[in-house]
Parts: sequence; C-alpha cells; structure tokens
Amino acid sequence: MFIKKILIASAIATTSLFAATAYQNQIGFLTNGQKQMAVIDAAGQDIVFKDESGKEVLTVKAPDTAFWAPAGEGASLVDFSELNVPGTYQAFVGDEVIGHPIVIGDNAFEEIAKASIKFFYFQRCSMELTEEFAGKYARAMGHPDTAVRYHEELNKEAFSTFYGAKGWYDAGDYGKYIVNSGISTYTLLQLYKQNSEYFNKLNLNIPESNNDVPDLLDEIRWNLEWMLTMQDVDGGVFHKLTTKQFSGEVMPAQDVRVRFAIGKSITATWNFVAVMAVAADIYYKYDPEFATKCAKAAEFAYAWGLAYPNEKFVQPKDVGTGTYTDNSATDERIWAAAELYRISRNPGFKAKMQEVPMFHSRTFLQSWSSTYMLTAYTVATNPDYYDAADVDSANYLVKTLADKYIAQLEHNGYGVALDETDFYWGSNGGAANKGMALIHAYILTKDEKYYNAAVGLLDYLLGRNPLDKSYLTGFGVNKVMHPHHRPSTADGIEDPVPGMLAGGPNKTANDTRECKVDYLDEKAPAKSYLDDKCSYASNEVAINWNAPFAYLSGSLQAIASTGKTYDVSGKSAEFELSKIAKSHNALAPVRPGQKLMVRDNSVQVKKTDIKGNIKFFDMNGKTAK
Ligand code: 9MR
Repeated sequence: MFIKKILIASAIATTSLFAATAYQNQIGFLTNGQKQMAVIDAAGQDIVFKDESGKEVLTVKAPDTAFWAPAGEGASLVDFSELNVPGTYQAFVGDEVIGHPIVIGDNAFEEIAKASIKFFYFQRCSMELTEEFAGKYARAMGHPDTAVRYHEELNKEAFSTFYGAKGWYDAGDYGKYIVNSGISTYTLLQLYKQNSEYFNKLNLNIPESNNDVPDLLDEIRWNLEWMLTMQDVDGGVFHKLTTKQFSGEVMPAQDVRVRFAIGKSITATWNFVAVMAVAADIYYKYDPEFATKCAKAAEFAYAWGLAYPNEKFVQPKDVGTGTYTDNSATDERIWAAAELYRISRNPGFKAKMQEVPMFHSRTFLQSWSSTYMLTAYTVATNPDYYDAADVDSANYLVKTLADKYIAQLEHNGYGVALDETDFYWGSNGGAANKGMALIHAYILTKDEKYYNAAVGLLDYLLGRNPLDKSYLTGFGVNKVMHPHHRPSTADGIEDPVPGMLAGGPNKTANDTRECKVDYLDEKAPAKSYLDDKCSYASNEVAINWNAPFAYLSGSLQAIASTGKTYDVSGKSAEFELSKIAKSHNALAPVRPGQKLMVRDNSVQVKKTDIKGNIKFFDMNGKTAK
C-alpha cells in the first residue's frame, strides 16, 4: 500500500537532477539501534525520511562521499538512527524515492534469526520433512545412512558398515564433513549459551517443538547425534561421510549411491573433542546422560589425538567430494584442550592448552580451518576457569581483532567492516564471523561501537552492498533466487528454501568454467557475485555460513530484546575425566599390536607382548590394573 503510494508520488514528481542510489538493509532496523544507508551521488543533499502518511519525520544532510575499496566507488554514509519509532518509512532526495521501504521495529531481526536456524532443519539428513514443519518444501527422507561403508583406505573388513544417520547436509551438496559440522555446531551452541533466556522461549516449529528442551538445542542435537556416530572404535573420528563423487542435481531421496566414511583425521578428531565438550556442558541441564556421553566421547577422542597427532586428511584418489584439508592442527589441539579443561578442571588439559603460546599474535578470524579465536572466546568468557594471565591474553586477542574491524570503518562510505581482502569463497560467512568476533568484544567491554559494527555487517548481508542484494533467501526486495543448493534446484518450486545465506562475492571466482559467465569484477570484489545455481564459488549455501549468520542476527536481537549480554561469571557443568599428564607424548605412539580403548570407564592402551601377555596403561603411560 505504502510502496504503491510512493510510486505514484514519484511518478508524478518532476525529474530530479540527481538519480541518487541508496543501499540499505532491506529487512529491518531495531527501534533503538543504529540505522545507516549508503547513498551514491548525494553528498551535501538533504535526505528526507517520510512516514507512511507521507509526513516528513527526519532530514539528514548526506555527508561527503568516502571511498570503499570493495565496491570500487564511494558513497555517503547517511545515519538516520534518530528515527526511533516503529513503523515503515521511505527515504527521498527531493521528490525522488531512494532505496527500499525502511522497516523499524523492536523485533526487526527475529524472523531472519529464526529462518536462518530453521535452515538447519531443512538440511536434516535421514529424515522426511513434513508439511507441518516444512510447508511447501516438504520432501521425502534421503540418505538413511544406517549402513555406511568404510572407504577402502580405512582398512576395515570388506563390506562392513556402521550406523551414521542424522546430521545436517553440509551445503548445496549432501555430504557430511566433521570439521565443518563442528564449527557450525559450536557456533550455534554459543548462540544458545550466550542468549539462553531469549532462546528458551523461541519456537522454531520443528518436530521436537513440543518437548521440554529449547528448540535451538533440539535442532543442534540432530547433528551432535550424527557426529557421535563418526567416532571409530579406537576413539579417532572419521573425516567425512559422503558418496565418492558429488551427486547430480537431485532431491535427497534420489541420491541413492553408496556412502562411505572417508579418512580419519587429527583435525576432525580435535574439532570433535572441542564440540563434544561444549555440548556436554550445555546439555547437562536437560539430559545428563547424553551430556556424559558427549564428555566421554570427547575424552576418548582426545586420547586418540595424543596418540596420532600427525594424521592429516588425505583425499583418496577415487574421491571427489569436499576436502576440508587443513595442514595445521595446532589451533584445533589447544581448542580441544581448553574445552576439556573447562568441563573437567583437570590441570593436565590446561597444561596442554598452555603448551602453545596462542596468546600472542594469533588474531585470525575463526573459520573451518582456523580455531584459535574459538579458544580465545572460551577463555575470555569463562574467566573463573582459567589463569588470570590467559584470561587477559584472551581478552586482548578478542579486542585486538575487533579493533582491527573498527578501524576498517574509518572513511568508509558503506560503513561496513570489510576490506578488499575479505572477498574469498564464503565471504558472507566471513562477514558474519566478523560479527561474531565483534559481539564477543561487546560482551567483554559493553562498548556499543562493537555492537554497532556488528549491525553494520548484518546490514551489509541484507542489502547495504553495491549489488543492492539481500543475500538471505526468502528475505528482501532484491533477494537471492538461484542458490547452488540441490534441493532448491530439484524441487520444482520457484522460491529457494528460505533462510539460506549465499556464500557471497568471491574475487577468485573459481567456477567461471561451469558458469560460462565471467562475474569477476577486478575493480570491485564486492560485486564479484552471480545469482545463478552454477556458481558454487559465490552462490552456494553452507552450514558454516548460516551458523554465524544465525549467531549474528540472533545475538543482536536477543541482546536488544532482553537488554542483557552474556554473564561471563557463569559456571560450567563438570565431569570426571581421566587425569592426563603434561607430557605431550604420554600416549604416543600407539604401536602396531597396541590398542586405544575405553576400559573400566577410562581411556587406556592395551599392549600385547610377543608372548601374548596383555597389559593396560593409563593415559599417562602408567600401568593400569
Ligand atoms: O567453504 C569451503 C571453502 O573455504 C573452500 O575454499 C572450498 C574449496 O575447497 O570448499 C568450501 O567448502 C565446500 C566443501 O568442500 C563441500 N561442500 C560445499 C562447501 C561450500 O562450498
């Protein structure tokens, strides 16, 4: 109605000299939050904001243009935060409409937070999606994964199988990869933990919505249960569960080829340890038995990690699915140790964490391959659990990283903390992860500049970008319509599954051969994007991009709704775990003829000598009874 009125008004208006263009968040702004738009060709002009009745409610003079390298152009960053009454508004330059309708409300981010979490339900493997919860996206069950084979290189008995059901599909493909699953699960667990008051009440309309557990935790458990199935009998964790090659563009139920556990890796194993430890803490309140299972699985995997510290993932020659190859496992190792220490208070784990001087210059934004910051977040937000020096260092790391992003906002006409180095495969996930770092800085300092910078990144993802694109499917005036996502391609429904964050602009444009369109914009990395299903390098969706988006939108909304940030003096659940000595090699190497196992409720190594005598050793190498 309002839009129609405006269109009529602009149609009869005399043509203005300047056709200013405005880029803005197309979904909504929090009533009392920061509100900005990037306006091109408008420096010095009055930007007039009108309400639905056409009444002028605010005028802001557009500041000077400031260049933003990723866009290859400048813009005036117009701040209209003063507009703080819920409603729908429109910006004008003279008589000309600029930008899209501006929606202001107390719950502006709630629907996108919910949709981006609901995405995980749509990605559920081994489950039929019914109309009750999936609406028009209902689909048959795919990939039961009840009899998964082992890839030949794992040297298991031929044709033997294991139960590897549940979990979330990784992305546009139907694979399940531990490393990527781990960071996504962790990110959602943090979202819950840091905003539990808000999420305890949030209904996601999923099959478990009527039980006594918060829906977000129900959703996460679907994946944790799969991750647990990926632990081998010796404690190590398989790297991935996929077919040997990617499937065609079919629905899950049509992809019936054999699925395999492929590789057993140190990165998957450390990652599993950390995530299971975090899960043990959070689920203890709702299901102590499940929580204990997670803690014990973490401990067993940790022992494997000590025994096989160099088992990198190597993609077998006959496999073509995603690799998630990572050459350094040091970051995952200290993350695992830090999380196990928190849930056990066992000083051996703390000593392991301190073996690596992480707290110096390791300010690398978290990603599937880099988890240093995750250790910093844990240590900084659990100050009662760690040594004061480590807590100080973790605080320093979080603040240093966040301040780097704040500095990127200077003389930046788009007001977005991204620079030209940020446009890699999954750049939108990176932007959301930057938001996660900034929210941690806000939790630790309460300085609003960090909160506002995180809002700026959310605004970017929802339309304040040089393509005027909302990268979240199902939301926005100009939204992504053709993501690289097999179900959305194969289901015959025009609209893609909603709530999915597209990977985003990618200046390395690795898929131009398949796409036959050169979408690389040398001068404007933020424009190197193609809304076509062929573009897996710029338009795929993935759980590790949606998770930080859910974290970003969900945390910003929860903080606004409750008026509270996470209380860092909170306590963790505690579990009785093996005592591990400081020595890094207590268990290594586990030689042929020796076996890692759980015995008498603790992790032990079974050694058989040449005479056939059997002895058991504990995790410190001492003889066990
Ligand atoms: O997110 C991954 C990105 O960092 C890598 O550059 C890229 C190429 O190796 O792979 C991305 O992950 C894909 C995974 O390998 C398979 N499932 C889809 C993932 C998203 O594109």
